[in-house]
Parts: sequence; structure tokens; C-alpha cells
Amino acid sequence: MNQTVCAYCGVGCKFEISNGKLKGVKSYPVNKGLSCAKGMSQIKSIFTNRLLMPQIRSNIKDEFGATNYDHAIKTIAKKIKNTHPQKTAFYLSGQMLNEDYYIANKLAKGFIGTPHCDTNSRTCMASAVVGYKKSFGVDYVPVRIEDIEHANLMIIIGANPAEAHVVLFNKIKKAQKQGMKVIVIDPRETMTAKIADLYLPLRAGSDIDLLNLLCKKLIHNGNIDNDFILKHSNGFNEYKNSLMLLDDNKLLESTGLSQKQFDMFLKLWIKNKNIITAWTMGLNQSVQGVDKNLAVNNLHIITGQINKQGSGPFSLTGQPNAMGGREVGGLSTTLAVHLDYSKENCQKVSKFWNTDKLPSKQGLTAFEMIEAADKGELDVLIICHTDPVYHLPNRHFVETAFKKIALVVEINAYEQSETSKYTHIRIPAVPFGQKEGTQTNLDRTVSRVENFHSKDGLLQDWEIFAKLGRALGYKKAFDFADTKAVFDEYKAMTRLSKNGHLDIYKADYNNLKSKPFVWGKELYKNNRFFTQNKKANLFFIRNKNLSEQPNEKYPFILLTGRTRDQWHTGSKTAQVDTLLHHKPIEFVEMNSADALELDINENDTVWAISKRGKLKVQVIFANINRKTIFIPVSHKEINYLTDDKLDPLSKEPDYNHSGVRIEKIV
Ligand SMILES: Nc1nc2c(c(=O)[nH]1)N[C@H]1C(S)=C(S)[C@@H](COP(=O)(O)OP(=O)(O)OC[C@H]3O[C@@H](n4cnc5c(=O)[nH]c(N)nc54)[C@H](O)[C@@H]3O)O[C@H]1N2
Ligand SMILES: Nc1nc2c(c(=O)[nH]1)N[C@H]1C(S)=C(S)[C@@H](COP(=O)(O)OP(=O)(O)OC[C@H]3O[C@@H](n4cnc5c(=O)[nH]c(N)nc54)[C@H](O)[C@@H]3O)O[C@H]1N2
Ligand code: SF4
Ligand SMILES: [Mo]
Repeated sequence: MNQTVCAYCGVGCKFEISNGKLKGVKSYPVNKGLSCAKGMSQIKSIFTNRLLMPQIRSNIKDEFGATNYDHAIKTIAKKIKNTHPQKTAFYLSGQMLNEDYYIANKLAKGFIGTPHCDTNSRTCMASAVVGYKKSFGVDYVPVRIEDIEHANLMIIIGANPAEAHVVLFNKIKKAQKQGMKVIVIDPRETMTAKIADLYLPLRAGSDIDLLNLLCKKLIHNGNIDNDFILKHSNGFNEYKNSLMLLDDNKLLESTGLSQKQFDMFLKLWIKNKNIITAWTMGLNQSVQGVDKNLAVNNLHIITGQINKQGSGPFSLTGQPNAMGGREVGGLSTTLAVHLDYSKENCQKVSKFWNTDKLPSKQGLTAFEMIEAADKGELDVLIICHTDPVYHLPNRHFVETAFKKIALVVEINAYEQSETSKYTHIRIPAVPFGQKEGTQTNLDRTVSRVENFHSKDGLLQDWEIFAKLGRALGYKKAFDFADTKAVFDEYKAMTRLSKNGHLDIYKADYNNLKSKPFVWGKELYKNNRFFTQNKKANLFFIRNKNLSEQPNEKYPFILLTGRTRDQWHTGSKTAQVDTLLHHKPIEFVEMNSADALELDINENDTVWAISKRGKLKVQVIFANINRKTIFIPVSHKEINYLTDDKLDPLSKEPDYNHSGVRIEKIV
């Protein structure tokens, strides 16, 4: 019987297909038979709303005309050949399979010779990547899903797994029944917060203050692991000395929490033996995203809550293969297989790919590409499996910049992307159900994705990139018999990673069907980290309040995020009737006291307005902090409002903290 892995969230549930329905696979260790409504609904979206024909136009004001793969690819190849490599960019996606990602990265960096090959994971996980690398020396999530069964306390900060990682949430609830305590830290009382043993409605953007206060108290009270600190960490004294200078009252005041709430938090930490802290976009998507990650890592280092069963800093990956993309090297800040740009790494990779085209320095990140386009520095942009006009911040600016790119190519399986309005060539790809390969879930489990329908004459993403590679003259480098051949080349390449830590080379494509492979199982054995002296790094950080601050004109802070049954733009989920009942697509959560002051009732349609743009939303009353609102990303126009500040290191956007006002429509 055919089995495959879900194409939505990073949990990576395995399904079997029986009688035309998807069903969770009981024997699969990740989901053990569980699945969610959105995941199961995918069977209905395979053939709905599909892009089936290559399309072309020379001007975005014109209608598209039908074309074929050969002509579309030849046109793109011709343009790339006549363009300086630095003016060509690729924008990929954490929803691509490893093989699709590998070929796109190989083509962009290895043969076209552009370093500008980034992915939408930049908007998602980049802060976690930089945080892990700074603290532990390598991009490695040191917690597995099964650790939850062994934890005594789970802190969920800036994440809403009840809606975003449903099956993981079920596991959390199950562990809670067995005695694990749950703390949820979020400015909104989310579906996740509703089950918490302790819910802390902290003020948006104050997480660093809260975590610094906790660390300060733990050090002060002696609730730290001195042995671990001494043997396995760097920089404790500097860290501690700086931390001790912070004012407790100011830290607490910044969080908006009461002394009693904080004391309960501290008490729960001290009382529990094994602790996991899990986070997602509430920390990552911030102008201080890396610092917020470091704040969590610091906490786990000083308490030795890492590298032991049931503990650790657990960044929850959002997209199904964002982890795989990081491994392959899809971020423009890495080259390939966890190798950063350096002379030595470039030589290794050039030799492996047998090319002399490799760029020597890292390239533009997602939003930087838009800034470059705006300055007229980008002539070709190839987009695959993502919708940047929808998802990048400050959309009016993004749209203006897109209009300045001579050739925008979009590879998509479905119709109605926002980006297609700015596209010259659209190329259809086969989606989940028709494509095959491998993907890596949020806890480093590599699994086989199988197809259960034929491709009906269409191509899978990697086949499109390989065809383009051949059209550019690189026949040998892009001559692959099948997806397995791509995987085999990729896995061989993982041997180049630092001491072979990314040990995917041990996996076997065929065996992955029945048995998933977990990479890096031995990585932090004996608490040896991947930094120069094998110790974890502590960094003193402070909250610099760099996000847009509310003011008289824009008194609210806008938070944005997920609802359970919709997947981003909804090119698949919004087509399935049964998924439209859970929550509306375009709403705003408001505190009823704020609404009352503005004479707004529940269900009223209002304007949400920021410095950058405005949109219409329907009001829902919710238990959310005063002067804070939430609009889901299922509202396709969400990013007309959002701020385009970026974290200086990870370049991840500050999606969660834009200043807005609400106006009643009369
Ligand atoms: N149903 C569904 N599931 C999905 C997705 C989807 O589109 N739909 N997308 C997937 C992807 S790509 C991702 S990245 C993940 C995202 O997974 P999550 O990050 O868990 O989902 P979000 O809804 O973005 O939740 C972020 C939470 O952070 C809170 N928050 C905002 N600002 C702050 C802050 O300053 N401090 C704290 N402590 N909290 C804050 C928000 O109120 C929100 O509850 O979901 C994945 N799963
Ligand atoms: N305001 C705000 N903005 C955000 C976020 C936020 O929290 N707030 N979150 C950010 C994050 S974390 C993320 S991950 C992004 C997500 O943003 P996007 O990646 O833009 O959103 P999706 O709708 O998932 O886009 C996936 C696209 O791939 C297409 N597709 C589906 N299957 C296939 C296939 O097999 N092949 C190809 N080629 N295409 C396919 C779909 O039709 C769709 O157009 O949004 C980011 N933007
Ligand atoms: S929890 Fe995530 S991986 Fe599992 S079925 Fe739902 S969307 Fe798919
Ligand atoms: Mo994401």
C-alpha cells in the first residue's frame, strides 16, 4: 500500500492511502496513526485549482498566452545567458522536497553562478538557524518529538501548536495527562494557552526581558547547573555580570506580568527535572529574532537542560521541509549541505559538482532581493513553490519592486497566487500526490514522499530545474534518470559537511519508504558541541525594543499568524469546503474593552490601517492583551500592513509587531 508524508506542517505525519482516503500510519513513529483535518483534506486538493499549462506574456499588463515546457524553458535560458549572474535570483520554498531543492540550489549557485538563491524559510526559521549556530556551532535542533514523553515541563513561547502543529499538540496534551506541566507565553490566549497549567499573557515583544529575569533569578538563587556551565559552556562570567546589572522591576514591568505570575513561572522551572522550551514565529519573526533565540538557548545552557532525554531548546519548524532546505543549502547565507561560504568550502563544492562557476560570497536574502529589484539590480527572478508578493512584508513596496524585474518566472502547481499578477512565465509543477522524493521534518526525521497518481505529462519541480540546467548547456550535471538518482547525489554530498555531521549519506532511498532516517543522532554526544572548543556559547543580550512602537496615530500592535484549517494563501485549503468552518479567513481578534472604546461591535467590518497600507477585516472578540490585535495570514492582504524591518543577522522580517489603528467603517 502506498504511504506518503503530509505536505503541510513540519510535524511530517505519515499517511497511507486506502479507498481514496488518507489515513495516519499507526506504525510510523512520528504520528503513530494521528493526523489533522487539514492534512487529510489534501486528497481533495490534488486536482482542484490546478495550474496545468505553461503560460507566457511579455508584459504583465497583457493576458497570458498558452505555451509549452520546451518553449518556456528555452525563453528563460536565453534570458539568463544574456544576464549577469549577479542579476539572476532564485526564490525557493521550505515546502519543496529535498531533491527539488537540491537541483535548484545546484543550478543557481553551482552553474548559473549566482549566490542569490534564498527561500521563504528566511521569513520563518532563519532566526532559529542563526541562534543555534551561534550558541552550539551548527544548525541542529537538539530535541526530538519523542522527548515530550519524557519532559516534566514544557514551555511554549511564541507558538500556537494547537493550530499550527496539531498532531504535536495532541502529543503535548497526552504528556500533560501523564503529569507534564505546560506553560504558555503569548499575548493572546490561544487554543494552546487554553490547556496551559500556567498561562502568561506577556506584552508582545518583551520575551527577552522575561527570559533574562528568569535567568537572573535562577543564577541568584543557585538553581543552575554549575558543573555543566564549567565543563561545557563559554562566557558565563561576562554573561552573568551583565545580567546582574539589569533591574528586576524594570524587566518585570516590561513584560506586563504580575509578580505573582512571574513567581509561579520561576517555581515551575525550579521544581521540574526535565524541561523543553518550544517556540516558533512569536520569537523568530522579529527584528530581534536571533537575540530571542539566544535568550532561550542561554536559559537551557545555564541550567544544563540540553542533550538529555526530555529536555532542550526546541525550535518548531513550520513548513514540511524547511529543515531539509536548511540541510540542502537553500538559504543564500549557506552554500550547500550545511557549508557556509569560505574558500575551502567553495573548493570542496566546486570539486563535487565539477564546476568553476561557484560564487565566492553569500547572496541576497529574501527581502534584500526585493530591495535590489527596486534599485533595478535584478533582471531575472525564478520563484518556486511560494508566493512572495503575498508573504513578504510591506506589500506596496514589494509590488513596486516586482514591476521593475524584466523576467519573473513562477513555478507553481496551483492557480491564483498573488505573485502571478507580476509574473511573465508560469510553469506548472505536479503537487503532493503526484510527486515523489524525501523531506525532513521538524525533528530531523528524513522520510519518503510517494506519489499515488501519475504525473499526467507534467513535470515535478526538480525536473523543471534540471531541464533549465540542460537548456543552459549543462547536460551532464543535470542528467538524472529519476528522483532516486538525485537523492543519491545529494546524500553523497552530505559527506562534505563538517566532519560528516549531516550524516544523510547513511540513508537509503528505497529503505526510507518503510523506515525513516534520523540524521545527527550522535551529534552532541558527551555534550560536545560544534563550536571551536566544543563548548556552548553564552551571549548576554538585552531587549532593545527595536520594533515599531505604538503611538497616538497607530496605537495597536498587530500580531499575525495561523488558524488551524487554513494553509497560508489557501491555494489548497481554501478550496475545501469542510475546512472553511473552523474560523473565517479575514478576521481580526480584538479585546472587547478596546472595541468598546472605539464603539465597535463583534462582527463589524473595520479598517486595519498601518503607515504602509490598509485592509478590511471582521471583528472577533478574544482574550488578547489590550491594544494588541491579531489578523491571520489566511487574509491574503495581510502584508499591506506589516513592517519590513529585518533582524540584522538572520534577515527575518518583524512580521509580528507593526503599529496599526482600527477604524470603524460607517
Ligand atoms: N494550520 C496551519 N498550520 C501551519 C501553517 C499554516 O499556514 N496553517 N503554517 C506553518 C508554518 S510555515 C509555520 S512557520 C508555523 C508557525 O507556527 P506558530 O508560530 O506556532 O504559529 P503562529 O500562528 O504564527 O503563532 C505565533 C504565536 O506567537 C504569538 N506571538 C506574537 N508575538 C509574540 C511575542 O512577542 N511574544 C510571544 N511570546 N508570542 C508572540 C502569536 O500570538 C501567535 O499565537 O505553522 C505551520 N503550521
Ligand atoms: N504577515 C505575515 N507574513 C508571513 C508570515 C506571518 O506569520 N505573518 N509567515 C511567513 C512564513 S513563516 C511563511 S513559511 C510564508 C509562507 O508563505 P508562502 O510560501 O508564500 O505561502 P503558501 O501559500 O504556502 O505558498 C506555497 C505556494 O506553493 C504552491 N504549491 C503547492 N504545491 C506545489 C508544488 O508541489 N510545487 C510548486 N512549485 N508549487 C506548489 C501553492 O499553490 C502556493 O502558491 O509566509 C511568511 N509571511
Ligand atoms: S499535523 Fe501537520 S503534518 Fe500532521 S497531518 Fe496535520 S498538517 Fe499534516
Ligand atoms: Mo513558516
